[in-house]
Amino acid sequence: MSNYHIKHLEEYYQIYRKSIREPENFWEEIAEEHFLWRKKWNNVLSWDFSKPEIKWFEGAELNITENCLDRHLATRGDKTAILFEPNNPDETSEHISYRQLYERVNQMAHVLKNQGVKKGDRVCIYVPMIPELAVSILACARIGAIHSVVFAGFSSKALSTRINDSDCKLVITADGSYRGDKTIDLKGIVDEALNDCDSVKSVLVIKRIHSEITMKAGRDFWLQPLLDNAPKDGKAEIMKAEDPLFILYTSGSTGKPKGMVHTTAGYMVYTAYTFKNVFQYKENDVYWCTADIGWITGHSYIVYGPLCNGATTVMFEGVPSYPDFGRFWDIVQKYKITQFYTAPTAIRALAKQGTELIEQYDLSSLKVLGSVGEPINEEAWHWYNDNVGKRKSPIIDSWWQTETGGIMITPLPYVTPTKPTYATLPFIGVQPCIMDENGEELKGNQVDGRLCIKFPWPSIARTIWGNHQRYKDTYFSAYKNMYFTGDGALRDEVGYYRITGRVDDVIIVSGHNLGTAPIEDAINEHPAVSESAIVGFPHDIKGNALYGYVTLKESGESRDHTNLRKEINQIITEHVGPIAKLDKIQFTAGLPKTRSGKIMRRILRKIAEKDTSNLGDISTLLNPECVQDIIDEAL
Ligand code: 6R9
Repeated sequence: MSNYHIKHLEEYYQIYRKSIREPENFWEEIAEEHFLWRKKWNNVLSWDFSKPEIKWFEGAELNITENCLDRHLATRGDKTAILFEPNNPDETSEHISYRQLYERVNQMAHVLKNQGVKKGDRVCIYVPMIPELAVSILACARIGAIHSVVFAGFSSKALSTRINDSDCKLVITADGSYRGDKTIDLKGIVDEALNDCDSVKSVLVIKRIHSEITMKAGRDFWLQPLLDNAPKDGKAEIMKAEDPLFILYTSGSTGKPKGMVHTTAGYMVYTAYTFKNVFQYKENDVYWCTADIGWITGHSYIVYGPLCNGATTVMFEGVPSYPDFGRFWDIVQKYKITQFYTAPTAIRALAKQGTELIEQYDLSSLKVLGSVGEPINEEAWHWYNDNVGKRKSPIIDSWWQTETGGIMITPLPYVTPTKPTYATLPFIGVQPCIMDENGEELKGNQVDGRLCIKFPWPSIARTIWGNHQRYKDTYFSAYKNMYFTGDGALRDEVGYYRITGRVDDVIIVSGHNLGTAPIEDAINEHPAVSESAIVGFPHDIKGNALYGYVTLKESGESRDHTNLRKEINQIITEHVGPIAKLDKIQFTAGLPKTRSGKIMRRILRKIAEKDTSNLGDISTLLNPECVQDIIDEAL
């Protein structure tokens, strides 16, 4: 029996029940039938959330790239694996077949080996959305090196922090990148970052924008000549099921980013199986996910999930607004895209343009629309449904996280009836529950609380790089024997889940998770600043924008506020990146604090949202008198 492709709701419930009743048998069957193993497992699952320790398919041996590449060569060698659409629509697109991708990955793997990269070494990939990004990822996986992709829009400080946290030996980057009508000096950013990184022995540089850059002798090498000399064939390193595949950093509620570690076999099985079902992927479909590979969405649903299924996956280098706001629709029409997976922030930005542009394009190839990254508001949902899907393509509002590796709560298209703003039902094998603040599970329907997961799924992150205690504290300590997601959720009268947003100090701006702490740390470095607190407030396009409350030192009080605001945003750009710039900065004499000295962001959030009617009991604050001043001077 093959449970690999679910076709109707009854079948979903049937398979779901089986996956919960007999999780090991269920996943074993999926793993057995649909993947290439060098050696089978001795044990499907062992787990203990109190340690926490989770192992899937222990004893198995494999290489994920043999599943993404080698096994397709006989049947799909000439099929397009990656369809690259450049930033500039006048530049020719690239159709990379499975065979060509296989060859390019092998060449890159040889280059990495020649640079001394070995199994288990960490390689930092700071590359824009060009084919070499996917090739680099797969080449690392091929030789058993652990890739750590850093989004090529992050600042040099954010980059060096990530390189140092996992002691990367080598960095792959490009001379620069295109972004609409702008270029970004990536190599310059890398050079600056590497002033602080002793672990990096070499830098491989891809030529993309042909800009003038400096190459440090003995450290920096142009990649292309090295590739040209490398063989197109090569053996994949045999990996153990639980060997780390990659590290990907995500923001937390303290300043330091968390290097989430994903391992090989479970991640492969889960991303491939979810891809097949959540997008109802069929041979000859052309699938497009607009995310950047620098985020988990790109790792799982541009690279690994699609390639494991032998799919054609589109990589788009540019932005939705270049050369105009019709670009996405132009691409859909040009490649006859069948599945389109994007983020609410992009939908809102496109909706703002009206429907004039979109009506000029033929979108009739679309069968499935996806949304990910943050809660999708009702208005955006309807715009997407009416204008992009023409009410014919179901919207897959998929909830998941960097930590979960793959999609966790989602409708299955043409299977689950959708409901605006609801991620609906758990994916096969996923056991969500809703907890109250006292640690009690809220059973039954029509309940509202905090979202946890009771049982391991194959692609759960196994640890935080170098800090297992933090992994335990962050995800497994709030509720006994549960994985805590950090999100609030409700379950409606039919058992559908709706994600209501973060309950911790993470704010999602344009789909990017931003921890308040690193931004506050950056602001506090300004010599005139004494203290600061960041909250989110609703924004039409970005979902949330950032509002900063800043108290000044005496020396800062006489300073010009307009200049100070500029300087503060400049520091944030340098330390975190331009995505974390503040939309509003209010200078205030004090910040409301609890008696234990914690800033009460809850109150500041209400003020930023202009909802001051019910601030709750503020009498227990250390300094309740500052609240009225902040309200009076709110922006
Ligand atoms: C895949 C990804 C994870 C956080 C997550 C939640 C929010 C993601 C969502 C959603 C509501 C959805 N989130 N998808 N909220 N509905 N469909 O985005 O991973 O970058 O780690 O963000 O994003 O708050 O906890 P990541």
